[in-house]
Amino acid sequence: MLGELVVLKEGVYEEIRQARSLHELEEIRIKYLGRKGIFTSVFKCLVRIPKEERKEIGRLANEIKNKVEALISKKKTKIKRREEDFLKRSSIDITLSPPLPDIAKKHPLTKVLDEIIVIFEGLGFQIEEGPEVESSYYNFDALNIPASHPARDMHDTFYITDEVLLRTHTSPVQIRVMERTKPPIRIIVPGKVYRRDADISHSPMFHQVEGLLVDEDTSFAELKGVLTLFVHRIFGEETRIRFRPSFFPFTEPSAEIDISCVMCKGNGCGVCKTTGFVEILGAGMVDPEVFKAVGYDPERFSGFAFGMGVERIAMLKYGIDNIRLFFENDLRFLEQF
Ligand code: 2NL
Repeated sequence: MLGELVVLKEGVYEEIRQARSLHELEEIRIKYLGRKGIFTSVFKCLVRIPKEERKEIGRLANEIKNKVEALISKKKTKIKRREEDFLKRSSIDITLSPPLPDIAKKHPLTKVLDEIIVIFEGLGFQIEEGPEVESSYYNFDALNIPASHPARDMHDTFYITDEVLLRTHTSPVQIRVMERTKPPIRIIVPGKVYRRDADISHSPMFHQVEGLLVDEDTSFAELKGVLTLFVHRIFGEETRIRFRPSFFPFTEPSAEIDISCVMCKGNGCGVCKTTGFVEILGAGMVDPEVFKAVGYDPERFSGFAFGMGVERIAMLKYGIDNIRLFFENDLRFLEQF
């Protein structure tokens, strides 16, 4: 019996030493110390042992049982502490707040359009909008664009029927405003326009801002003042400006406005094709034929008008070399603004 107790002792100590979890430890406790456990049967056997040996064996069995209880309790503390340490050191921090969703940013075209609008609002211009599907009268005839003009060609315009089309500029909105309002008029018209054209600097849909000012003594000098202020605000005070004579059917005289190249500061590069200047605006004094079409007296009123492409301004401002980037909605592009 003594020998068996020694074997039992070595076995249970080893099992406790090998236990790796609280669950394993609990199984060991039940196996040895439980109501139907091994120690219970050992004590039951004691009655069958001769009296002179019983005392010694009983004492030894009790000593081993107490030691097993102590070892299990000690090991339990050790495993608990190790589990806590693991949680503390592990990368899971359950007190951490969840990751925030990506915050949306303004599209670069919206940013540039907002800037343009703020500048002209500051000069007292009102914002006007109108239909993208137009009649050929508002898109062409009222603007003194004759039937033979190349811009009317199927090549440039998306026609829906002979008379209905997608507007190729926002000018029809200005015609509609003039038809229903008497001068003075001071408006800017932002919006989508459509042309049958597609390459790295042209998209079949793009955005335009046009402006119109009509009053009794409006001069070309005022046009120069307004556009010079606009260019300095949007591209910086150091930007140089050049008015170059040009032609539009709806303005006379007409000009195209160039600015010193934003990339090379006017020294000559790929963007300005070594000229040092890039074109950003078209403008002029409203043609008397346009005033006649809306019922204004060209002897009494004069006005100036201008038009610009929002994509073109955004491309120059941010150094973007392909117009398609605005419409692909690639987050790697959009997140940069
Ligand atoms: C350009 C040129 C321009 C206008 C637009 C206009 C409108 C009316 C009467 C007269 Cl109702 N003119 N608009 C005038 C000159 C130039 O745009 O290069 N746009 C991107």
